[in-house]
Amino acid sequence: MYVRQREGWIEVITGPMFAGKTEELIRRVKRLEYAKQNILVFKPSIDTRYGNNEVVSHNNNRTKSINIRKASEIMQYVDNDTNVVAIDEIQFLDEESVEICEYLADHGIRVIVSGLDRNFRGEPFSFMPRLLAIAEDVTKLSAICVVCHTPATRTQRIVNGKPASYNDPIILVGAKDSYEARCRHCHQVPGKPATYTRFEDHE
Ligand code: TTP
Ligand code: MG
Repeated sequence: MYVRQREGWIEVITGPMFAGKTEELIRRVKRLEYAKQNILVFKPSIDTRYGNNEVVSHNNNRTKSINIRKASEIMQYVDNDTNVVAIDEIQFLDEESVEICEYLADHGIRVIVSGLDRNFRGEPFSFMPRLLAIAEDVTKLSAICVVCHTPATRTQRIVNGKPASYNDPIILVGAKDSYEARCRHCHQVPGKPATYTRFEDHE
């Protein structure tokens, strides 16, 4: 692959649902389009919320995209003219995404990705911690807690009107029908094991 000197890095846009991650990704892509950059936008085919071949934000901004099932498919589209690779909802791809982002950035491509930092349990979402660690730039967006209206950093899953339990599967595609943005204090995960008990009172 052709190597451009001193270009190429990784930008990650992260945070909970309803934070405007997709909107921010589209904003960055549109600015680069005005500058006549060669941009490829990808999204995992798992999320069919807004149809195929488009990334769409809550405020209905949109940009053309290529659906992929595996991160390695990206390499079929990248060529010497590619300046920018953008990926929305990267948390749904496989872990090889991390190596691919690193490889592209090493070879002079500006990589812009957005993805959830946590799952509904409040735990790190699959390989996102690795991606956040290797990125040159991280934008951590917050939403607004639907309960107390402070900044929300977590995603609450709601099933049949109640907080989803810890053992629910990680993947459940949805939007307002099954999810809310909540802060640390209002986020509820019934059945979540305590992770740290050292300073708790024991009878
Ligand atoms: P996002 O694009 O993160 O959600 P969003 O569009 O509301 O946020 P933004 O405005 O910031 O772009 O999409 C998250 C997807 O992930 C959605 O389909 C629900 C799914 N999801 C899971 O499958 N498991 C989980 O644990 C969580 C929290 C979300
Ligand atoms: Mg989104």
